Parts: sequence; C-alpha cells; structure tokens
Amino acid sequence: MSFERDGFQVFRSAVPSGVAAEWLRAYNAIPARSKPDWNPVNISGPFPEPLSNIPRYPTLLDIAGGVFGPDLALYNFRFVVKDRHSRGAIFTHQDTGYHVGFQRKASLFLALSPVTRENGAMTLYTGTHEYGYLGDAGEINAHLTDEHPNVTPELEPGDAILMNSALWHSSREHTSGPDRVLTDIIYQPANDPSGIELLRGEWRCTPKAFLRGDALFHRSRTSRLRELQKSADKWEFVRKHGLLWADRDFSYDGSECFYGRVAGDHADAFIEERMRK
Ligand SMILES: O=C(O)CCC(=O)C(=O)O
Repeated sequence: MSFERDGFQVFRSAVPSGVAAEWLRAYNAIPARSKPDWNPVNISGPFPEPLSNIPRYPTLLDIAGGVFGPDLALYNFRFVVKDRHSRGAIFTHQDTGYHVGFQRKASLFLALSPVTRENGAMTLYTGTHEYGYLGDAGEINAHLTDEHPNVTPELEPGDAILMNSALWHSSREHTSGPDRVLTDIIYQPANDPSGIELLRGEWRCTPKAFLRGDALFHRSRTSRLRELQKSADKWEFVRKHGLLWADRDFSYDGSECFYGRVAGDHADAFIEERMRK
C-alpha cells in the first residue's frame, strides 16, 4: 500500500508498544464521558499531558512529513473511540466535507488499544481519494463502495494508519473485545491558513482563527438547517399538544383572515413559552 496511490498507508510500530501502553493508561485516566457527542466515536480535547504531546511525537511527525514535507501544521487532534457509548458501525464517508482550509490533509490513526475486526476496525476504500471533495458530507451509496477494493487493517498498539482525508472509509460494529482507542491527528502543510499549531519547520502563511466556527458565516447551509429544525420542532410541539398554529392569511378573494386561537403577532411567543414549561 502506498499513501499516494491508495490514499492510505499502514505503519507498523510507528511508536513503541510501551509508549502506546503509557498513552492508553493516560487516556483511561481522563474522566469518563457520561454521554456520546453528536458523533458517537468523537472524543475532543483539550487533553492533559502526556496526551496533549502525541501530535508532536517525532516518529509521527516523520510519517506526516514524508507526505507533506518539512513545514507541518496541526489541523485537529481528537480520539475516535468505540466504547460502551459507541458500539455501532460508522457509515461510509469522506472527512474532507467536514473540513475548512485546503484539501491536503491526512488523519493519523494511531492504535493505543488493539484494533480488530471484532472491536470496530476501520475499512478503507482503496484509491477513492482520487475523486477529491464530493460536494457534500454524508453517507456514500453502498453500490458505489462495492466498486472499490477495500481493506480493514487490524492493528497492534503502536501501529498507525495515515489516511488522506478525501478517502472513503467506514468502521465495523464493536461486537467483542476491548474498547477501540485510536488517535485522529489531522496533519497538513504549514501553508494552510486553517492550521492551529506549527509542529515542524516554519509557517508558510498567517493562520486565520476565523476560519473555524460559527462566527464565520452570517448565514449558511448549517444555520439554515438549524432554523428549519427549530421550526420543525415547533410544529411538532403544536401538533403533539393540540395547539392551533395561529397566524394571519389571505382567503381566496384576497381579504385578510385570521385563524387559530392565538393572535398572529403573539403566536411565536405563546408557543415558545409553552415549550419552555
Ligand atoms: O472511529 C471510527 O470508526 C470512524 C471515525 C470517522 O471516520 C470519523 O469520525 O470521521
């Protein structure tokens, strides 16, 4: 397997197994999460030492530097974990649709625990990075993934996979075995303004913090979806509680008419107050 051709590469013993074991102990010492995130496998930082230093570990930087060159930056660092909150399979997707900045990014999945087919190993669809960004984010049709050879590497603690962020991937359900604990360190060249930390070499741009987060857009697809969800929740509440939606409208002859139990100007406030109770 080669990173350029296949879109990923497996690196055996990327860190010594003793170091991986120490990091797993540190991971297990951080307070257990009480409920899953919107993405059930996602465990976001900030992390205490020594975990916070993992992205700077020299052999991991050598792996990323082999692909992106001497000037390297961090885009994101998190863990992706299959524990009691996240036993399910993850559908096939690419990560590029969830990123900002340039598309030259790669995830380094370092195994802290054993990774087996039974405890939720990832499946990688060879060569699919060559399609680039797919224009949206979500589940890719199964009949398309069937057309591409796939591999599901099993890993020992200390082994790593470097994956192009455009590569299609999924993961299996956790059916037995230990929790699956992987890092997801996203490395990128230091000329990308979305970088959050210089890891090696020199910045080749001025990083722009505004590229992250909700403050970037005045309105967007995402804010529109939030508005629509809020409106759908309101309609659902009205339906469930037998409240009449109240608003003004125009009848067929153009004359203004009112319907519902609450005056139009006050309907939102009325319903929102009822929803809070
Ligand atoms: O943790 C996994 O199994 C997959 C994670 C993943 O692909 C993602 O969160 O983008």
